[in-house]
Amino acid sequence: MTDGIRCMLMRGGTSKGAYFLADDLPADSAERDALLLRIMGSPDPAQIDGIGGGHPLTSKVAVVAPSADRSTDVDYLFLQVAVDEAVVSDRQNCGNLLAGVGPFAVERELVPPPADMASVRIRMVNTGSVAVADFGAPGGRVEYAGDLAMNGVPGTAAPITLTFEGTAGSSTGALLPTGNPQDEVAGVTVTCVDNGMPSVLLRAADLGVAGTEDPAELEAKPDLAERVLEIRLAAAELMGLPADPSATVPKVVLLSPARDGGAISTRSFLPVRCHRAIGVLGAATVGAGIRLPGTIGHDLAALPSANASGEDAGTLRIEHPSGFFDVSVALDLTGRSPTATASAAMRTARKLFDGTVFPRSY
Ligand code: NQM
Repeated sequence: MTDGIRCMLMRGGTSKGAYFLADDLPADSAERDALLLRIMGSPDPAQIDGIGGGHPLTSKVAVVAPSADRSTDVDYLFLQVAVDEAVVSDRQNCGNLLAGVGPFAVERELVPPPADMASVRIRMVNTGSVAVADFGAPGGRVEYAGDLAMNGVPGTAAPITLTFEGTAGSSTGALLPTGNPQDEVAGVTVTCVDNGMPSVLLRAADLGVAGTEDPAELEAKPDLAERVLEIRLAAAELMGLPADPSATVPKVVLLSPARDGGAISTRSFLPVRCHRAIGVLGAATVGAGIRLPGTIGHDLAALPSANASGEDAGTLRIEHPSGFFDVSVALDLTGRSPTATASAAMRTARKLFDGTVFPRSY
């Protein structure tokens, strides 16, 4: 491995990560994770000796392979490489890095060259959910330049439409993992919900903050960090997830009324650093959560009436620290337990660098 490993650096949505072909990494997961820590430069807050960016949103890895499942084109395994701990986690999906997976599959010829529009079916190995990425690739070459502006990313780029199937209960088995629209956790009322990203929704006001602060301001409050951890660990148990302080899920999401014409305002934790925007599946999960009657978010949200319940998949605008994220979520409320049938969002991605990465040797 000292000769270097083929790697593409891409921005996927509002995140950035290293994309690898599975065949270019060790098959053994412990060996692979040890190598990824050396490649990204962890553990070190600055990741100075690696290619990670010193923040959870820029310390991400996508491992892509031809799909082992005949109904999908490629398999995408997401790995979160912790910045200041020697931990690599496969316990969550990442919809932002997902935005780069279709383009990467075309670049690495894992799918036949598209004539004009590419449509890549992606199995998200972390949870078994499926995403379809549609994007322009005229003459078989991925089109990165385009007109779509995305809050949290300067400039514009070509749109990538992501459509999700089977995200409800991705890691927990049910859209409402506890079976309840509200639970009492560590002395506060929350909604536990999982439409691709297991999340704990609660009122920002219940933790003594407005919910519109800058991420840095929220991160600077030690009491808040302690409460977020307590809530995360207690909710994890209720949701059937390991109550592990180093686990990246469930995410804790503080909700407050929308300020800029959206449905709801959010501040989500990654789980310790506060997100500069919101994740894709994070937004799909908040969108599902606020539309379900009886949840914490339902009462706080400004929902267009067609969106308040039922199956309408209209767009919901989720406000976040750098602007807003539009997501559509289709729910089925007719069965004994509610479920989400499909979710969709638009993202952009960009190839930043393609070459060989040299991991540190120790
Ligand atoms: O929710 C960060 C991100 C994410 C996750 C995180 C994501 C998603 O913004 O789909 O994309 O929540 O850890 O990259």
